[in-house]
Amino acid sequence: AHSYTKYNTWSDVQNWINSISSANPSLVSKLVIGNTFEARPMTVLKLGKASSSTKPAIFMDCGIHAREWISPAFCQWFVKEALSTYGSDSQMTSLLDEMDVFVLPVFNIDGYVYTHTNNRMWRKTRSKKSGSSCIGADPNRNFDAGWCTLGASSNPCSDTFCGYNPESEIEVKNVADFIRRNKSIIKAYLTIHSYSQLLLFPYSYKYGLAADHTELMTVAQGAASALQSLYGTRYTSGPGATTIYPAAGGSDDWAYDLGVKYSYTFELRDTGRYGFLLPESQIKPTCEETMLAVKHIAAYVQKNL
Ligand code: 0X9
Ligand code: ZN
Ligand code: ZN
Repeated sequence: AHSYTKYNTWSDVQNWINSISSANPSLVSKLVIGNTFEARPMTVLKLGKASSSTKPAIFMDCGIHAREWISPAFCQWFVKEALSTYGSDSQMTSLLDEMDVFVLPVFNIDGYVYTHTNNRMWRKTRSKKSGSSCIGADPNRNFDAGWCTLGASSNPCSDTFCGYNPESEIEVKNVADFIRRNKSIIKAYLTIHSYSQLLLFPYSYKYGLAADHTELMTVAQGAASALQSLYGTRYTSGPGATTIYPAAGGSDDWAYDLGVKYSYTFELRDTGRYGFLLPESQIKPTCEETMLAVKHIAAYVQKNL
């Protein structure tokens, strides 16, 4: 059964997607943006009050990497919090009145299933190609942003395999197509990973600073201090290349170069004690503190529309 304080299986997440959307018809709609390699539907939850005019939007995905289980847990938490605080929390009410938030709860569904059934430490997709016995590519090396030039591998057996070409992974193509189609309304792109407690922004495919570096840094530091205010968890903010490592083909750099200015990668708890195996007892505090950071970014974006 589904629980916000457990790591849910894909089947529980799917049931949850259906029940939360049918229980909140005035604030939630479901959009299938395509299927995964193994034919599972990629469903985006669109959160927001219906409006007669076109609304600006924020896109957030979780679970690009299969083993980073705290990430899908956060997307589920975010949806719950957004729906349960709409009408009482003034910021959430105003956000969902003025903007839509597109949430993809699990990006790499096939990989996520595989971490529950076969190998807890799987990272990549589960795509197969004739001629190679190795499976999958790293979805966060498969976007068309300096593709496979730096910090990525062309070896199909590597955990950071960039794929056979940009968007070779159907999950990446589905998300990139959705963002391209909605490019005129998407004002922010947030992608949730773990672990390391970092708030990263472009660039990672090169060392050069983003045109909006100063603003991106200021917003990130504001988000990190909001996050820290709850339980004292410390985050480091900065451009990917120098804050974590140079790595091309990431979704954040791709969205930024497409024109989505507020493009951030979160690396949630912890700093390595448990790493990807973050205990379920930390789901609630991690999600609560991360909400403050996401809401800080959302408020800034909304104020600067
Ligand atoms: O390497 C990654 O894809 C991310 N770290 S993780 O441990 N979750 O795998 C960092 C991504 C930072 N952004 C880019 N490299 N574009
Ligand atoms: Zn990751
Ligand atoms: Zn704030």
